[in-house]
Amino acid sequence: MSRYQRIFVSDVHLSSQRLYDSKKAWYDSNNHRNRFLSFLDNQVLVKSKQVKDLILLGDLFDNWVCPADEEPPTFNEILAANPKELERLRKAINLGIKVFFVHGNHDYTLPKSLLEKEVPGLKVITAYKGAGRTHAEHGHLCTLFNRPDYLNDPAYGRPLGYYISRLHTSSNHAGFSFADIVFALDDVLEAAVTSATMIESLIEALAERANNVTEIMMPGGQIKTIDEIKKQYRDLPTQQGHSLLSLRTAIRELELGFHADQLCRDFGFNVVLFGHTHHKKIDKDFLFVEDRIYANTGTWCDKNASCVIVEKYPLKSGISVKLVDVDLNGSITNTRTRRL
Ligand SMILES: [Mn+2]
Repeated sequence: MSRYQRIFVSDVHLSSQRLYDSKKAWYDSNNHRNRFLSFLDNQVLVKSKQVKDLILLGDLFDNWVCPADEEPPTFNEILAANPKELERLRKAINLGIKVFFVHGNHDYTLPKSLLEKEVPGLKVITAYKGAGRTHAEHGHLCTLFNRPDYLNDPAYGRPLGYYISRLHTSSNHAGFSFADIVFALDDVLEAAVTSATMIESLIEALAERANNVTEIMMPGGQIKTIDEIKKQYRDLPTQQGHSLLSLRTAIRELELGFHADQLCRDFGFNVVLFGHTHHKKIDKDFLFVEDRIYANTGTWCDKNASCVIVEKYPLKSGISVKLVDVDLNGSITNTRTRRL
């Protein structure tokens, strides 16, 4: 039987032992780990005869989520803290599954050579193309706050979202909630008068929520003050051609479907997959582009986990896109399918 499945997984957010121990990592080393490993065992490795590709669609690793007063984890520390996850990936390759890795914003600085050494045979790619006219990428490149920003940070390309993550991890708001950040933005946007003061007020509001931190410890132990960050990014909206009004829309990064439509229109794709938002989604939309499917892979570091499975048989034209929910035992509980 030929291999007909491509399995897309994103936003696992593997971290270091130090952050697992302090419970500051988004991926918890108990429930989330058991679920992820069981899923890889039972749905990927055991069924390897039907799996063609396993695509890690960004934010598999995370060196952003870390309290402001701690040095963020290095990728060597992160790789060392997740031997079982890496072992499953090596097994998949040994069973003949092609494993692809796409960078996300939380791991955009992970050196290709480091990962390819750790998982021999794994391929680092910028976007996945295949299964007819399918296109998959992490999705942060479409966003204002999380795409690499070499204009305001020529040396490292850190976007403002990096500092938002650092401050959010220092706040008392337990656990991870994307919506939490968006609500904070909403308040600031209501009060902001110009788009420049908006960025300053946003950083101010987040620093306040993070127990009034005044500085952030950067890799290598260097210190960066909140005032420096405000100055550094204050022109971000105008650089991107945003008025205060359009900024309100752009900030809602919870929905990437519009960008999926645009990719279909501009490049002729008919299936577009993103991760990044942590909000699983699948729809088949006729509004802008006829016969296009957009799906979001969701996340593995939250109460609910999900992935997307694209099925296409060689020499046949039909494609099935399945949004799959996974329970704490790594079993599939629910599947929503759209077909082309
Ligand atoms: Mn992301």
